[in-house]
Amino acid sequence: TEGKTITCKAAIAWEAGKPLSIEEVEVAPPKEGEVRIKVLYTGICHTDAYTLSGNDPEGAFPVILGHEGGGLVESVGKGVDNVKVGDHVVPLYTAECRECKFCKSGKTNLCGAVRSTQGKGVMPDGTSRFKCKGKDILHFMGTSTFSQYTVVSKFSVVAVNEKAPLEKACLLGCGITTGYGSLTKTPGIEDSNVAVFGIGCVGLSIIQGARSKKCKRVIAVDTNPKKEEWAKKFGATEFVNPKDLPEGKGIVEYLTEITDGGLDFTFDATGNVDVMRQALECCHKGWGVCNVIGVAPAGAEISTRPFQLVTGRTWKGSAFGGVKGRTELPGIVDDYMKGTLWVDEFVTHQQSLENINKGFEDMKAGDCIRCVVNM
Ligand code: NAD
Ligand code: AHE
Ligand code: ZN
Repeated sequence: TEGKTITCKAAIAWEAGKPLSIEEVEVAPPKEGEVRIKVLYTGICHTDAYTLSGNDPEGAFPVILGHEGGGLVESVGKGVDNVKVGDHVVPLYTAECRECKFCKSGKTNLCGAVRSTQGKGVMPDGTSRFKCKGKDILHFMGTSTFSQYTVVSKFSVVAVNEKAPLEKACLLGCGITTGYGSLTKTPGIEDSNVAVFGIGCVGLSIIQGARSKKCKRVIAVDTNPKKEEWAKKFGATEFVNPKDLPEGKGIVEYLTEITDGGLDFTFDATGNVDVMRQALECCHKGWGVCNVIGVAPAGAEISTRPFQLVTGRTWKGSAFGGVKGRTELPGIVDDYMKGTLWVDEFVTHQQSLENINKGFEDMKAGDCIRCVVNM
């Protein structure tokens, strides 16, 4: 069922560092193996702001950003059998083809099928489905949810329970799943002591995962004192503000002391490379594992004394919480529907597409967890 070109509104990033501009765009019909989605809602994630700032080595312009969306399948190209017209869907920036070396390895959620073209801002055939003022506009993260209609690869979309309200469930397209998955998919996490650095959407979702896995101590670390209440509400057993420690006492020393030698698992959800180092170094000697989730600025590098690794600490990282989107996201949506995963609480701000730039401002305010844009 191939359709016609649709003209609709989208927020276009013409160049780095400038506000988005709302324009009429032409969205071509899906080609073979592609799906056109009517986007109803999208969250704004820090990664969108990161790419817009010009700091993303993969950033290219003009582009339609956005990767935390929810919508309906409008039409499908040939050879699409995993979703059908009318399905409620979440676009996946971490695709899942089930056929590539990565997918078949059983060791990772990263998929090789569309990642290289995705990184260049085009569809798998090397072209764009978006046009504005006669110019091709690039795709972003294989999703481009800041458009009322978008086209994605069939590997980059999953149908979810129709009862899930998409104005909330869109957040499962990135922030919530990233945090929740990164904790719940960690082997041996049950009954352990955990520290979470950075209590935003991602950090709070890690904390929720720790609650559901019955971790013993869940220590939330944030330099913003307003985050204490949030962290405790979601299940943190303790909150530490590194700025409040006694003169001369660093966060690593403090956490190591209060946990009798360090944490079993730590998570960086700040994107700050100094914090990533702290999160590694407060891991317990012999077995502690630090999972890096935050996205650091272009050119930033992590460092530590190799002795930290020699003495049995592990530095690792994950994307999209290690979650295989097509296989596992529907189950996470069901956790939401059952009430074991909180999602509604994350929506602290809402904006219309016309005001999407205000949503970027909201995000930078210390009292925002997520702003959802009604498309
Ligand atoms: P957020 O800005 O809402 O939360 C970050 C928190 O870190 C804030 O509460 C801030 O006060 C705190 N913080 C900043 N500096 C700190 C410090 N020195 N010590 C302790 N806390 C500090 O962001 P978010 O939406 O939760 O995202 C967190 C990070 O994860 C971002 O870098 C984002 O780009 C990244 N991210 C990665 C993935 C992935 O798949 N790997 C997915 C989504 C987001
Ligand atoms: N493009 C950047 C890296 C950005 C990045 O790390 N993205 C995360 C998702 S952040 C979601 O908010 C990710 O999924 N990474 C794995 C991947 O395959 O992109 C750069 O440095 O080039
Ligand atoms: Zn994101």
